[in-house]
Parts: sequence; C-alpha cells; structure tokens
Amino acid sequence: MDNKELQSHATEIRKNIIKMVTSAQSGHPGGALSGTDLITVLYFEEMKIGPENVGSYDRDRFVLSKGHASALLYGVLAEKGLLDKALLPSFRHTGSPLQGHPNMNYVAGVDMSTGSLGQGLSAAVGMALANRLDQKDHRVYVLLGDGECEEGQIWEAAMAAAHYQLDNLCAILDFNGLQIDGDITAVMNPTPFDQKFKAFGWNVVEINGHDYDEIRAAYAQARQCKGKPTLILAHTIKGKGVSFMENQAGWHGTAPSLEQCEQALKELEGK
Ligand SMILES: Cc1ncc(C[n+]2csc(CCOP(=O)(O)OP(=O)(O)O)c2C)c(N)n1
Ligand SMILES: [Mg+2]
Repeated sequence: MDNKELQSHATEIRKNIIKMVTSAQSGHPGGALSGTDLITVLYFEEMKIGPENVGSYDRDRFVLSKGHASALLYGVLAEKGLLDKALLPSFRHTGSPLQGHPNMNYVAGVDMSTGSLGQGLSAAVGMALANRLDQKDHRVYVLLGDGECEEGQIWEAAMAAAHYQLDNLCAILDFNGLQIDGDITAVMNPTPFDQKFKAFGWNVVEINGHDYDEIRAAYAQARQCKGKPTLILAHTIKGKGVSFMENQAGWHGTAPSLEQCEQALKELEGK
C-alpha cells in the first residue's frame, strides 16, 4: 500500500477518534492520536488479519496494552472492516460493546481486555509462548505507553520475553513523552528505553512513529530478527494531527466541545 493510502486511512481513523470521544463526552484523544500511524501501518500492511480470518486461531494478534486508547483500536477495526462503523457513535455509552476500555468478550477483533496499565505485555508474552508451543507461526504485537512503562510488571514481562527468546513478539512503544499528569520524566522517569530494553535482551529499533517508511521498515526488521523479541521505540506526538491537542497533557483524557470537534475535523481534512 502506498503512503498516500495509509495517510488516508489514518486520517479517517483520527476523525473517528475525535467523533467518538466527542459523542461520549469522555475518553482519551491524546494517546489515541499519537499511536494512529503506527497502528494503521500494522493493520493495513503488517498483520495478517482481515474479515476472512478474524475468527481464526492462526491469525496475528494485537494487544492494546494502553487500553485507554480504545478509540484507536475501535477506529482501526472499523476502518479495516472488522467492526461495524455504525457502532462507533455508541462509544462509551451504557450497553454498548465499545466500552472505554476494550473488552474481548464484547468485540470480535479485540484480542485482550485491557485498561489496567502494565498488564498487556505479559498477556502478549503468554500468547507468543503458546503460539510457539502449538508450533504456529503467527505473530503477536503489543502497543505500550511510555508512562505505562513506569509499571513494574512491564519489566518482568520484558525479562520473560527475552528469556524465552520470543522473536514472534513485537512491542511498539508510543514514546510521546507525556502521561496523565504531564512529562513522564517528571512523574517517574522510565528512560532511557533503548538502553533498558537492550539490557533486558531485546532487539531495539528506534523510529519516528509518524513516518510510514520508517514504521514499515521497523516491522520488517522485527520480523527478520531471530532469537530476540523486538521493541519498536517510536517517537510520537501526543494529540498528533490536531494543532490545539498536540503535546498537551491536558488532552490526555478530555473530550472536545462541539466547536473544538468541528475545528479538529476541519484540520484533519486539511481545510
Ligand atoms: C494500573 C493503572 N494505573 C493508573 C491508570 C490511570 N491511567 C490511565 S492512562 C494513564 C497514563 C498513561 O500514560 P501513557 O502510558 O504515556 O499513555 P499515552 O500517553 O500513550 O496516552 C494513567 C495513569 C490505569 N489505567 N491503570
Ligand atoms: Mg505517553
């Protein structure tokens, strides 16, 4: 797929993120927008997943460890044709399958229920191990937040993944520099990520998380790396694509007003 097509899917997903959070008047736009380009390339180029195999055991898996970015997951599943777009306006409403934190029992294509930060990498390690025991060759991908890496469980899972040489596991770290209360280095500094993951025995690839060529190359490198799990350390901008949300911790978990929603959609449409 060429970069223009990827860009057009990413724009659709970003618009749907804004619409969902506005319709619910709650949710997490900042971290959903920062991860959009990474996850667009993942679903549209890298993962073997589509309407034909979504129910199959043998397909690639994705764990949204930073489960608060659920609007991104629902957005990409809908864009890929795995989720009915008509459901998106019910995001975070009572009775909707599209809860604020993704529930694998409600939505086909949600591969792990997440939201309590720190747990998704452990789940992905389990999936990757099971996969090997079953002699299957599908791959497991997991999106981590940088603030999330302040959780100790992340590092236990990182240790286990390298110990078991899980080269079928690829973690993507959405390195936007901010968590709920501001700068990650001020809250509880989890950096330097590259040195830490390397010391834990991982293959580390550092990229610009909004550059499609770099994202594509990083997924290919991860696939080719043998004997180690891969971390894609992706530098991103929280709130990417909406000028007044970019790099603002205040937009971590705030819903736009109707006027702000309109302005954001105009910007995303390039008007
Ligand atoms: C165990 C746990 N503690 C606290 C929270 C509340 N919480 C939700 S999002 C968030 C910050 C996450 O920051 P980061 O991982 O950097 O996410 P991103 O910037 O990608 O949105 C926190 C503390 C939670 N969901 N789970
Ligand atoms: Mg962050």
